Amino acid sequence: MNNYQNLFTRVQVMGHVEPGVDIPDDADFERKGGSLSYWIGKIGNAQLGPIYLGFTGVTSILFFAIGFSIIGFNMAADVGYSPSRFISEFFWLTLDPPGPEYGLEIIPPLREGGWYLISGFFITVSILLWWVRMYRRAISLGLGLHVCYAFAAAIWLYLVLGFIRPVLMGSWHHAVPFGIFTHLDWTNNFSIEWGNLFWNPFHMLSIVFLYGSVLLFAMHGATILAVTRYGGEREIEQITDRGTASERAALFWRWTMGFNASMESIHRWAWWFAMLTTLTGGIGILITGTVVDDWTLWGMKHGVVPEDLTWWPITPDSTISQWGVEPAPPPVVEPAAVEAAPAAELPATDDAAAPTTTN
Ligand code: 07D
Ligand code: 07D
Repeated sequence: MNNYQNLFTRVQVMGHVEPGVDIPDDADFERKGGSLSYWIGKIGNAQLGPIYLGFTGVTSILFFAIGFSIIGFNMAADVGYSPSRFISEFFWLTLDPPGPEYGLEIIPPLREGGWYLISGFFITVSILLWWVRMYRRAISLGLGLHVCYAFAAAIWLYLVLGFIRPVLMGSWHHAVPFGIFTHLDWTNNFSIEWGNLFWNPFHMLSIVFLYGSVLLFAMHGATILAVTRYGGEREIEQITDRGTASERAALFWRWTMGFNASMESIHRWAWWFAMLTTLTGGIGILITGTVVDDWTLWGMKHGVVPEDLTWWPITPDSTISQWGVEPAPPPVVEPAAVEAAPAAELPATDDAAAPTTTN
């Protein structure tokens, strides 16, 4: 039976709700709900639930709800509890960390950072509990811990940003504010305050892996979709047979770029790239302000950023087009400067009298 099926033409099996495999150490009542939806089936599996309820999952959701509500109530208070202002100003609303004067105080005045710390505590505990939930579900289903490790890599960056680095810097006020636009502002200010994050090699690495993840995701997603006509997304029997989806997918890349990942290794590529985005990112943020105070000066010291700013236009001269116009004339050397230099110290070129430039 050769049907053309892909993500959008999938046959939806509408049987009874399937609870999933039995797990000896889990009581049945911990799995709740379960229904079928045609429209959900359009973007994934048509069955919603049953969802596993367990201590860590329920507590995590509870903690998140508390932390999130604290943010919401503080924002609401800032707009005088006006629903219309809350909505229209939502992107600018914020719950900020304590000011520098409070250092690492555990509970500063509530409206001056106290609520921030309380809510940060609840949200952080919630994230950690969710990690434990993933860990325990993976173990009970007999899976590897790859998802947990990937999530842990993201949590690493999150903890560096909001906890580890502020503690090392001796003040909560280095933490990220809870607000849509204010956290962007923080990100921008961080870069400015510490001398331009672009010169932080770990920021560079993080970008490499972020862009690399995008590329790998696009390549892999596109490849599998391209072979769904041969059943490539169905994984089992097509993997090893000659001339089938997998082989064509692999040949496509071998013929295009000489190398093909294997069905297994492509997922390792994706996993490592995603993990390394936040692992390297976290290192970059951790050492900013603690080990390195100014990335531009650091770059100068280590030959990344030229010390002589006339080497290249860090701020481009808007009067000169970047695209192939004649090069800028050599800087004019004041006659006084040439006369002042003893002849013996001039460079030994054919025309020793020619003014030297740094270009
Ligand atoms: C698509 C999975 C779903 C997740 C979503 C995010 C919240 C926050 C909180 C109102 C891809 C849910 C959002 C729960 C609500 C309040 C107080 C993931 C997907 C849809 N950022 N950031 C966003 C967070 C940092 C930066 C958007 C979180 C760093 C830039 C969203 C964290 C720096 C831009 C958001 C965090 C930074 C964003 C969309 C934590 C450096 C954008 C996120 C916990 C890394 C983009 C207006 C998204 C934007 C954006 C959330 C940390 C920079 C609000 C939860 C401090 C430059 N960030 N961010 O889709 O549109 O992620 O901002 O660390 O341009 Mg951010
Ligand atoms: C934030 C991991 C934590 C998230 C967790 C999720 C919830 C929500 C959800 C209910 C994202 C918890 C979830 C609580 C529950 C629901 C739905 C991952 C996070 C645990 N940068 N930059 C990066 C680029 C500049 C700056 C990384 C590009 C400027 C700062 C990435 C450019 C300045 C920081 C990156 C650029 C600047 C970063 C983030 C270009 C600003 C960081 C990786 C083209 C003017 C972060 C080392 C990531 C970092 C970071 C990309 C420019 C500042 C690679 C492409 C120069 C302060 N930047 N950046 O995956 O790690 O984040 O830096 O200009 O902190 Mg940058």
